[in-house]
Amino acid sequence: MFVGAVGAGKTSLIHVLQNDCQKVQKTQSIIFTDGAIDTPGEYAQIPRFYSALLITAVESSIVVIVQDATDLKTTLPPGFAGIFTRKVVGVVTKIDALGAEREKARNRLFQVGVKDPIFFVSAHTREGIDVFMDYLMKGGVHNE
Ligand SMILES: Nc1nc2c(ncn2[C@@H]2O[C@H](COP(=O)(O)OP(=O)(O)OP(=O)(O)O)[C@@H](O)[C@H]2O)c(=O)[nH]1
Ligand SMILES: [Mg+2]
Repeated sequence: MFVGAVGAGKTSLIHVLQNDCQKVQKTQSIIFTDGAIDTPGEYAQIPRFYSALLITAVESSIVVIVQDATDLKTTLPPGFAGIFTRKVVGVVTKIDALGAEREKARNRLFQVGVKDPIFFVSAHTREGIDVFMDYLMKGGVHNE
């Protein structure tokens, strides 16, 4: 399940992981797609939606918290990652973009309560995508 602020790049990342070339549109509701759950950014930014995220996370094996490397202003609350009862990993997106701040973005994820591993990717150039995909396929899966 992919969670993160509005415009962080969740849908773009899911599309590239799924080799889906469709144009990305704003996510309006929680969407179950082939192996991934996409969520609207508002659900992570507005506390009254948290319960929906928590319930949906139960259907997932891993929660991916997505942080935009170019938008350090829009942040999730400190410790947000801790609400999930699933394995949580972090992904910094848009590392191709002018003004991308990888280290600051990583620190934002730490503040949100994400621990290592944190991946750095671009949905546009595909940088870092194979490493992240490999992780999801091998070690990322939460075993019960
Ligand atoms: N440069 C660059 N832009 C990106 C990248 N990933 C996404 N974007 C752009 O960021 C914008 C938002 O991307 P989305 O994938 O819709 O973001 P989202 O997190 O799904 O947003 P919501 O559905 O509103 O929560 C789009 O204009 C994308 O083209 C990337 O890796 N690099
Ligand atoms: Mg989206």
